[in-house]
This record gives sequence, C-alpha cells and structure tokens, in this order.
Amino acid sequence: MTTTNAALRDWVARAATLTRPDQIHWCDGSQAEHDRLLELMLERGELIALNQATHPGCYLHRSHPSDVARVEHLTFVCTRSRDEAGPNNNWMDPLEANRRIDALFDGCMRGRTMYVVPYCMGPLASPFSRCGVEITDSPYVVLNMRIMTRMGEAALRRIERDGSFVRGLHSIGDLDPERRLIMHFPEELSIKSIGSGYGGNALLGKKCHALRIASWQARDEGWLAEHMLIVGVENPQGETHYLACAFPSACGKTNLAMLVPPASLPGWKVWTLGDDIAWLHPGPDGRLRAINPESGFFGVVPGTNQKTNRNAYEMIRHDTIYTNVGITADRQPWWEGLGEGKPAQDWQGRPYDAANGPAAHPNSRFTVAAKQNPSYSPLSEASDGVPISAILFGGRRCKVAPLVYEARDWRHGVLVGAGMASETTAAAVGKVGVVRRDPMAMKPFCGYNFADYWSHWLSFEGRARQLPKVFHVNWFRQDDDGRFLWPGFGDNLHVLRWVIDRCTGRAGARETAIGFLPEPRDLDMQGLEIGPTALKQLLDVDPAAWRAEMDDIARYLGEFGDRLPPALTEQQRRTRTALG
Ligand code: GTP
Ligand code: SPV
Ligand code: MN
Repeated sequence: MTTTNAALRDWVARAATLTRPDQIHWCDGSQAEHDRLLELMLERGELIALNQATHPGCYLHRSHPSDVARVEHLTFVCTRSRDEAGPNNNWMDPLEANRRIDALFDGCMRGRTMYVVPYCMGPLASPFSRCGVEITDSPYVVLNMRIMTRMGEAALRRIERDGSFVRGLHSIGDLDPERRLIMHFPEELSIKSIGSGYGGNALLGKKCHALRIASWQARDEGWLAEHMLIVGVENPQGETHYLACAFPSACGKTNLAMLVPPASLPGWKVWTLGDDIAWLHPGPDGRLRAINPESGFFGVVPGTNQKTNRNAYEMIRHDTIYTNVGITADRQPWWEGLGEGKPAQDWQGRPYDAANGPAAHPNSRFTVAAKQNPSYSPLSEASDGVPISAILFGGRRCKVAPLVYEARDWRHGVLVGAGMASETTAAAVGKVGVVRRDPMAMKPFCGYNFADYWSHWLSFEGRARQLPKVFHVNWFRQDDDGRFLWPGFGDNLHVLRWVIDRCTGRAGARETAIGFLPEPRDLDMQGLEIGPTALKQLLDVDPAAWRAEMDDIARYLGEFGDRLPPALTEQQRRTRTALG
C-alpha cells in the first residue's frame, strides 16, 4: 500500500530518512494485519494472552514502569509567538522545538519497523471529521489506534480526497523520561512525540490531535473541540436529551457516559455516544450538535465492577486490551475495586505483595471498541451528530462545590467552566489529590491561549440561536470523616433528571449567588438512602467558602492579563458581589 498524496509520500520519506527504520509498513486496518501484529507482540512478550475461556480476545500489555500516564510537564505547544500558547501551556519556539526533538528522532527506529497509520477522527462520511496520519514504531500503538479511530485504507482514501491531514510522528525512543517530549505545532498541523508508549502521549489521534490541534482549528473555523463525554438520556415517555459533560481526567466521564439506570428510576434509558472527546458545531437548526471523533474507549480500569458499572464490566470481558492491570493465578485480569478474585501478579509482573502498592496501576486502562458497550448509541455514526440540550462541567471537590447548580445564562456558564477546579488524579504524572484550576477540563489539552479560548466560547452567543443550558456537578463532595456524601454512578441519573427537567421547564430551583440550585423537593430522591443532613450538605452554598473561591478565580483569571475577555471579568464580579 502507498498513496497518491504526494505530500504524505514525501513526509513519510523524510521521516524515514531521519529515523532510519529497517522497514516501512502502511497500515490498511485489516483483520489479517491485526492478527499478524498480535502474533508478533505475543512472540516478543509485549502482549500477554489473558485467560481465553473467561476473557476471550483479551490481552495484557505492561508498559515501562516509568511510563504510566500523561506527562504534562513534557508537553509543549510550539507557536511562533509565546502569547498564542498562553500561560496555560508550556511553550517553545518551533525552530528550537524541532531542533531538540529531531535530535532525539535521529536514527531512533534502527532495527524497528515504521508503521504508517492513516486514521479518521469521526465518522468516515461526516463533514465534521478530520483525518491524520501517525507514524510510529510501536505495534501496541497500531493495535490501539485501530480500536480508538477509524484506521486504515478508508481513512487514507478520505485523506486523498480531502488533500489534508494532521501529521503525527511518534517513536517510543528509549523510554527514558529524560528523553521524552510531546510537541504540538498547531500552525503546521503537526505533532511530534518521543519517549513514551502510553495513552495520550502516544495514541496521537486522541489528546494531541482531537483536542490540542483540533481546538486550534476549531477556533479558526467556528466550532469547539472539548474534553467531554456525550450521552443520550431517554425518559419513560421516550424523549431523549443529549448532554455533553466536561470533567477532568479520571473524574467520571466514562462512567457517566455508560451509566446503568438504577431500579429507582424505571423506564429511563441511557445511550452512550462518547466518553472522552466531543466536537461541537452550530447546526442549521441553530443548536449545537456533537460528534465523538473516537470509535473506542481508553478507560480507567480500577473501580469498575458489576455494581458501579455493569455496562463497563460486561464490555471489557472480551476483545479488550488491558494495560497495567494485575492478573490472577489463572490469568484473569484483576484490579482494585473489582470485588472478586485475588491477584497473583501485579501490573509489573511481580508476585503480588501488598507492600509494593496496588496490584493494578491506578491509571491502568482498557482499550475497547465503542460498539461493545451494551448502551452504544447507533447515532454515534451519524454524520451530523446529536443536538446538545445541556453542557455539564464538573470535577472532584471534597468541599465547596455543591452536587449540582445551573448557570444563569451562557455567559455565566462560560465563567462556571473557566472557574472549574478539581483534585488531580493518576491520569497525569505528579501529585494526586491537589486542587488545581482546570478550566472546562481543558488545562492539559487546550492548544492555545485560554483567554482566546474563553472569547471563542463567548462568541457562540452569536453563532447559535438555541445554546445549551450550562450546569456544574460534583459527585465527590465528602463529609467531615472523608466519606463521599453522594452514592454516584447509576444514581447520578437522579441529578441528570433534574438537569433535563430544567431544560424543558418542568423542574423548580432556588436562585442563589452562584446560580440556580434544586431545593430538596425538586430532586427525585426515591430509592436513595440519603438523610436530610447529608442532602443539606450536598446542596449547601457556604458564602465564606464561595467568596474565597471567587477571589481565587479572579486571581487565576488575572494571570491572562489584557487578553481576558471583559465579559468574563464582569461575570466574576457579578457573582462575587452577590456573595456579599
Ligand atoms: P479520563 O479517561 O482520564 O478522561 O477519565 P474519565 O473522566 O472518563 O473517568 P472515569 O469515568 O474513568 O472515572 C475515573 C474514576 O472515578 C474511577 O476510579 C471511577 O470508579 C471513579 N468514579 C466515576 N464516577 C464516579 C462517581 O459517580 N462517584 C464516585 N465516587 N466515583 C466515581
Ligand atoms: C486523560 O488523561 O484524560 C485520558 C487518558 O483520557 S489519556 O489518553 O492517556 O490522555
Ligand atoms: Mn480524558
């Protein structure tokens, strides 16, 4: 296989001259190709067959112990001007960045095969989809890209028709964290990543393309590329509302996207469209419409069980790549929170010993085709996506943020998103549990200056006639003993119900300084064992804590200087004044 696109041919040739692979393989995405790669990886010990009787088609990959998560401190946005990247990104001059990373790419594929992976983000026929090509020396990346994207021949044909594609050059290098860099060149629509084989660092279609590069393109072209799940919620009357929810990494997107309705809400159904990324376009009907650019899930494993999420539990029992989980004596995958079996080996392949820490790495992941999800929505393939009724922002906040509140209007909603904060998780290297500002859950993923990004969000008032309502949720509020006040998971549907009923004007609320909150009577709490004290805490807006919160938001927004849109400052002042 090769291509009629001369730019692609030339780029592959130049990459080969730089990296010196033994051979070049153009991926067609076929089953035969998949089977050959699988065989090769099993032979080399890069994949381990799991118990095929209990988990047919499931394999385990163990990454290098120093390569287990995204590396934000090694991730750069390289624009000609530093201000374009903004204080929210690490920046390097493109010339300097290319010089540094090309030195690492020099000869790095000697003795290896270079795989050329054409892929399409979004349904192949959708005008909203965008294509890319990832060059990589990792067969693990190829197998994952085949699940996560529309990869192979059909994508290449679309690239030849469109004439354009995002260039992604990737090598695992020597996996030395000192020689690891993830670089983005939005002005050239290109990505260069070396030294990691893990997740968002290496599957370039995901965060690098579909968020960092796409957010840049979206600003220029009038749409939004967001770190959001897309879910359809159908009420017992058969009416479906689609929600797009931005929660930071490992804060509940996958779980909410494939929520199993609790017995206390009979007749409700949930349809999954996406669990991580949404591309939103103003539609001809004046509404925002969303597509999921991905075709699979790269989801957090720990905590998944029959009770928390039966759909996920069923989905990953077959044809799944596990990365960095433990295994039982009979080679079944095992992780903390599974609630059955016991580990014999940990994620590094050592005999399990609690003294070494958890059996599964906290950021261990499954890679699985979206179609395997019992709640898969066939509209995932719809070229024009689904209309969004509400946008939900949310994070992990043990204090301050109530269970749910609704923004006054779009402008206020943009402030609610810009003012988001969340406790850090194992999805990125660094300390866990530290509260940090994570606007729109895009701190690690916005490919340009946040101040310009917020202006872009604000501009949708002029682009769409019927904008979604905006809400903020927090499933992670704790009591004074550090226990979660809210049961979460399936019971989150009780909150989604209020959200949808607010969209259709069927539910009540009280107005507070921070927005609209449900009164206890506005929530359908049937079947929930939550006492009046806990509920009061969940719906509490503590003025002193919120004054401090709004002051910190003002301080944070101040970092963006003159570029900050005045409407945002205005919204911040309005809320701060209302708090007294
Ligand atoms: P990324 O893939 O990193 O972007 O994360 P995500 O937002 O999809 O997170 P995911 O749904 O995988 O959840 C991560 C962790 O949060 C898992 O350990 C879950 O068990 C836990 N979690 C998810 N939803 C809830 C909830 O409603 N309540 C509580 N307490 N924990 C939850
Ligand atoms: C995240 O960290 O938000 C993820 C996992 O979804 S990764 O693909 O590694 O970025
Ligand atoms: Mn994510």
